Amino acid sequence: MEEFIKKIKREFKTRFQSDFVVIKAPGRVNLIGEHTDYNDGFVLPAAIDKAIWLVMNLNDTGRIRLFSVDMNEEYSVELSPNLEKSGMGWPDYILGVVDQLRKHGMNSVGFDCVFGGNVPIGAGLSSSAALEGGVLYGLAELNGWEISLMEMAQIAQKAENEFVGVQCGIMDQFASLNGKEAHALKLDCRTLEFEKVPFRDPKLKIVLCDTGVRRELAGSEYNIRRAQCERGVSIIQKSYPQVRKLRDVTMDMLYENRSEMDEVVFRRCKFVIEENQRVLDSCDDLERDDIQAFGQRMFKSHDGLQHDYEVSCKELDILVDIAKDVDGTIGSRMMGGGFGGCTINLVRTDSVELFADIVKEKYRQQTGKVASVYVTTISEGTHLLKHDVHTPNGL
Ligand code: GAF
Repeated sequence: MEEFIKKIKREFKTRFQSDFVVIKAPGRVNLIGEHTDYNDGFVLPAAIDKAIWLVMNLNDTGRIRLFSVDMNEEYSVELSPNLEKSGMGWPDYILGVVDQLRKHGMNSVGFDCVFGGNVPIGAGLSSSAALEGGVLYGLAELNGWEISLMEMAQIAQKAENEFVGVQCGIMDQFASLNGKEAHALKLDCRTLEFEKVPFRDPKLKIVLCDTGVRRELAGSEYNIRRAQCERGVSIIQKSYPQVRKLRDVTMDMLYENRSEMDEVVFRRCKFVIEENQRVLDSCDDLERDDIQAFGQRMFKSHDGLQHDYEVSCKELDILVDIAKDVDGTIGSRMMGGGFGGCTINLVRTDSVELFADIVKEKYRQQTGKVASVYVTTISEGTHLLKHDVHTPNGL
């Protein structure tokens, strides 16, 4: 990536002729715990070695000037009190962050940002969360603001909720910002407390299989799932007023209220309660070094996402089915919001090559499409790479 980072820096110098900071903001995987974050539950994500690099500086033009190297698109807008959506997609993640920072009392002057990277867009690896977190980190650095990584994650999540309009939970922004090399992060999405869970076994690899499917529908279906969970909670609250989110609901409570809710809401709630428990059980598996049990829970997670939560798609199911039959696969499931993007697979290191060959070949035969396979490692969260500008805090 060294050459690519140089290219981004050159692009910045050519466009803006100033010094800069460079921020590295990674994508993320989620080992287990899907659609639990906005239900106040647990998740087990990790930052990965695919990232976005952002080259940034403040300017005195009163404008936000942006350039995406990967899209070869630029966007420039005056820093007016009411920022509006760009109509172009990607700039909204950045404008949303600026808008949200203001609401938190942090007003930046104009700034320039050139960015690019190797997190596949729309593949469920959180390229948008990386972009949000990276811009926030860069602006905090350049303006001398002291914001903790967790506060940054909360601000970035709100940017996405309020400006972009996706009611996402906090997992992606949290994982991209807080990631720790060789560790998964067990996050309690209610208290925002987290534990580092060691995840480094040389005999095991995390392999991502990308369906190549990208569905716009993901945003609206996502918000529908969230509303269905809330519907379930509001029904259960009638008999259990102490319940705030699905996190507080037991299977007994759910079955007791089954006749009060429609079948779809019931299945959505059932999945979330089971998935939340799977995260806790999976962490116990890891502590006991029982990776086989962990893998079985991944398969079960997929099964629930496919049949009860209904956020999978034909291509994701095919990839999981293919993976299941490869000797050396420990576990496999769809990852992230769903409806396309990647599966996450735990594969024995000595089987990875064979795994990749079989997946690509069988996927092509069964779908006529090409799957990309990425072997990934767990890496540090968002951080500063180079600092050669003078900032108000004198760093
Ligand atoms: C998307 C969201 F952004 C996350 O907050 C999370 O809900 C995930 O889908 C599903 O687990 O990535």
